[in-house]
Amino acid sequence: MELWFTEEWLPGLKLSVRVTAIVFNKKTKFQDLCIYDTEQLGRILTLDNVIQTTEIDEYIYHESLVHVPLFAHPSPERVLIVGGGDGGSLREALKHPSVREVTVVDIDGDVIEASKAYLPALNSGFSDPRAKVIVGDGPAFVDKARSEYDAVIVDSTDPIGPGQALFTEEFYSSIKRALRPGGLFAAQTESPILMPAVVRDIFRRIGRVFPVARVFTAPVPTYPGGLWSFACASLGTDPNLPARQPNEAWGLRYYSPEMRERAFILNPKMKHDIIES
Ligand code: AG3
Repeated sequence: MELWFTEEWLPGLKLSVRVTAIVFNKKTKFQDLCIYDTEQLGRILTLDNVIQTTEIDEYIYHESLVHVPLFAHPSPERVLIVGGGDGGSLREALKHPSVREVTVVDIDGDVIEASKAYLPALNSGFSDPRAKVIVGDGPAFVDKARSEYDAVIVDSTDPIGPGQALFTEEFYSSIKRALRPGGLFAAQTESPILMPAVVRDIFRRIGRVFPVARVFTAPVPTYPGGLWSFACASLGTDPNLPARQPNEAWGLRYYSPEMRERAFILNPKMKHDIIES
C-alpha cells in the first residue's frame, strides 16, 4: 500500500509526496510532530501537517534567512534564533567566524530532540559549544532582552497556532529593544504569490516598528507557491548592503553576493501587493 503525506496549501490546493517510511511521530505539548522519509524530497519534518523543512530545499531557506542579515553586519557576535528547533538556522549562523554565541529559543523541546535524533542534515550546530538552547516562549524571552543581540532571526511556523505570537507588532517592538546598535532582524514572512495580503499585513506591522525594513525572496519549492518571502529590518543599517562575503570554504549552496542582490529584486506585482497597497 502506498503512503502519501498531503499538505493543504489553500482550500482546493494541495501538495502530496510519497512517503517511504514514517521515521518519527509524536503529539507534543504544542503540535503533531512527524518526520517522514520521502522518495523525492528526502527526509521531511511536519508540524500539524504543515511542511517545515525538507532535505531537498532546506539549504535555500536557511541560508537566505540567516546569511542575508548576518552578512549585512560587519562582525556579528551574539545571535538569537526564535523558533528554529530543527537546527537549520543554527547550523548556518555558526558558520560566521565572529559569532561567539547563538541562542535558540523554541517553545517545543520535542522538535529539538527529534532533530538531534533524526535530522543529521540539520542538527550539527547543537553540539557546538557556542550554541545555547532554551526551551521556552520566544516572545517572553525576547521581552526581557535589552540591547543584547547583533541579529534576531525569527524562524517560525505559519502565523497560526503557536506561531501566531511571532507575527505581532508587540513582538517586533521587543525585538527592536533586544538589538544592539547596528543590529538586524530577519524573519520568514510567508508566500508572496499565494498569500500577498498576509505578507502585506506582516510588513505593515514590521514597518511600524523598524525604520528600515526590506522584503526579499527565495525559491522554496516545498512551501506554498514555491517562492517564499522574508523580512530583513534594522535600526538604520542598510539590509541590502553586504558588509562581508563568504569564501569557498564556507561550503554554501545557495547564498552568494550575486544571489543576495537578486533576492532583493521584486517584480512589479509583488511591489504593488506587499509595499504599495
Ligand atoms: N519554517 C516554516 C515556514 C513556513 C512553511 N509553511 C508552509 N509549509 N505552509 C520552518 C522552519 C524551518 N527551520
